Amino acid sequence: MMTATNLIIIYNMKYFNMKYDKVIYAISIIIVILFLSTFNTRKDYNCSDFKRQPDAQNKFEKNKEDIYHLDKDGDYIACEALKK
Ligand SMILES: [Ca+2]
Repeated sequence: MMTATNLIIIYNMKYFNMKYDKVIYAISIIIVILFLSTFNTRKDYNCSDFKRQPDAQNKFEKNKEDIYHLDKDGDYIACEALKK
């Protein structure tokens, strides 16, 4: 016959297992996200990623096709709004 203590222990074990399942689930998701993120490591740069215009210009000049859209007006000067 189950005593109240046994019921409390069983309830707590169930609760612990449920919590533990969620932790395992969360950790699994984090591992999958970290794994998938290694396949897409190219950062997308915006003007706000640079403190000074020459830094943005250097990044722009490494790739004249302007894949980061640092020179939206097409005058070959990247992120004019940033301080020199
Ligand atoms: Ca420009």
